[in-house]
Amino acid sequence: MAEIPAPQGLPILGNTLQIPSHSPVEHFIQVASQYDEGIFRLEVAGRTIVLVYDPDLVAEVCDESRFVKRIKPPLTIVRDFAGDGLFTANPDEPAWGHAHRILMPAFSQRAMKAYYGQMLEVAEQLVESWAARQGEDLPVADDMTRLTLDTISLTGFGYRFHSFDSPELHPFLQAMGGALTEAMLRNQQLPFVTKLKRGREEAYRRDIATMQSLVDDVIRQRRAEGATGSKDLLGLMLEASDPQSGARLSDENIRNQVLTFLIAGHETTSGLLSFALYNLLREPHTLARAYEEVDRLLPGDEPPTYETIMKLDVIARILEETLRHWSPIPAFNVSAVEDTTIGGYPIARDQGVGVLLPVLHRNPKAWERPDEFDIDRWLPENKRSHHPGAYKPFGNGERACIGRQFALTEARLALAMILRRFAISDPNVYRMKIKQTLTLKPDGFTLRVRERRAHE
Ligand code: MNH
Repeated sequence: MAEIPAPQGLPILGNTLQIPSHSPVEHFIQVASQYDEGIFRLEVAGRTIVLVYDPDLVAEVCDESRFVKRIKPPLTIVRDFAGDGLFTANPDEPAWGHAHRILMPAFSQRAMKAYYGQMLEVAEQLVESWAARQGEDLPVADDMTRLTLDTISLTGFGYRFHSFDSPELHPFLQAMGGALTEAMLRNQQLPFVTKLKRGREEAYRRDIATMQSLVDDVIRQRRAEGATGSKDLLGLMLEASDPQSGARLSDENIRNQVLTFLIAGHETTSGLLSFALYNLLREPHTLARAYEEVDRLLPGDEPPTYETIMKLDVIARILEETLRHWSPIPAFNVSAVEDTTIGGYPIARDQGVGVLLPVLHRNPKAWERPDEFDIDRWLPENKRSHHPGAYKPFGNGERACIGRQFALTEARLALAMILRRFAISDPNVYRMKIKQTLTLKPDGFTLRVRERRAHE
C-alpha cells in the first residue's frame, strides 16, 4: 500500500518544531505545495496529523458513513470553555442531538426574516460610525467584529454589546482572542510544555472566566424578564424541548451553547466580510459591478427590505468567491470510523483527517485559474460543473455550519449597506498578512470611505 507522503522530522519531536506557533496554517500551505498527492502526514506533539486537499480525497472523507467529526485537538482544547456546545460535542453525546433539533428552527429562512430588523439596526450603526470617520483609516477587522458580535448577541439573545459606542473592543473579545490563540498554541505543544507554562495557564483561566461571566450575565438578564415565549436562540433553549426525545437542555449545556454561539456566531463572519472588502479593493471591475447592483436594487435612502437583500446576486457571488479564495476557517477535522484507505493510502480507525481548505479551494485539479478572484464561477451554469469535493467553507454533512444562512444574510446586508453609501479605497495599499487565532483574518487591514451621494 502507498505511504502517505511526510516531510522528514526529528526522533520523538517529529515535525513539532517545524511549525511556527502563530501561523501553523501558512506552514501547512507551504508543506502542501511540495506534495502533488493532495495528502500529507505530520507528527506533531506525539500525534499523527493527516491533511488532505485533493478534491477526490476530500469527497471520500466527506462520506459520513466512513468519517465522522470527533473532538480532537485543537477542539479538545476549545472544549475547555465551549464544553458540550454544538461545535465541540462528540457525536455520541445526546446533548448534540437535543440542541441541534431544538435550535434548527432558529436557523430556517423564516427565522432569518424575523431577525432581519435587528440585523439592519446593527448594520446602520456600522455605516453611521463610518460616515462620521470619513477620510480616516478604518480598522476593518475590528469594525466587522463589532458588527457581527452585536448582531449575533442581539438577534440570538436580545443582548446588546454597544460595540460601536466604544473605541476599545469589548473585554469579552480580548478574552476570546486570548483563549483561542492559547488553544492554537497548545495544539502544537507537548503536554509537559503546556504544564510548565504556569503564567499562560493562569491567563487562560482568567480569559475563560471573563467569557463565562458575560454568558451568565446574558442568561441572568433573560431570566429576569421571565418566560417570554421568544423564539430567539436563548428563548428556544430555555423553553423548548427536543421534538424527538422530549428532553430539555440542562443549565450547564445552555451556558455552553451561549458561549459557542457568541464565538462561532461572529468570528468567522467578521473574517468573511474583511476578506470580501479586501478582494473588492483589489478587483475594481468587480467593485463596479457591486456598486451597479446596489444602485439598481437599493436606490434612495430607504432601509433595504429583507426581500431586496435576498435578490442581491453580484454581492452573493462576491461572498461565495471570497469563501473560496480566503476561507475564514482554515480546516475542519473528521475521524475514520473503521480502518480504511483513501486514494489507496491507509487510514487507521479513529485517525483524524483534516481538510485543508485554503489549499483545496485553490487546487488546480478542481479550479481553473485558482488564484484569480472570479465571481462568475458562481453563475448557475458554471456552478454545475464544480467538483463535489472542491468547496467546503461551511464544513460537511450533519456537522456542517448551522449558521450558514445567518452569516450569508448578515454579510449580504452589511456589504450592500456599505457599498450603497460609500466609495471605498485603500490609499495605504495593504499587503495581505494573515492573523490566525484558529480562524483567519487580514491583520492590520484598513480602508477609507467617502460618501457616494449627498446625505442630509
Ligand atoms: Mn459556523 C460549524 C464555518 C458562521 C455557528 N461553521 C461550522 C463549521 C464550519 C463553519 C467550517 C464546521 C466545523 C467542524 O466541522 O469542525 N461558520 C463558518 C463560516 C461562517 C460561519 C465560514 C461565516 C462565514 N457559524 C456561523 C454563524 C453561526 C455559526 C453565523 C451562528 C449563528 N458553526 C456554528 C455552529 C457550528 C458551526 C454552532 C457547529 C455545528 C454542529 O456541529 O452542530
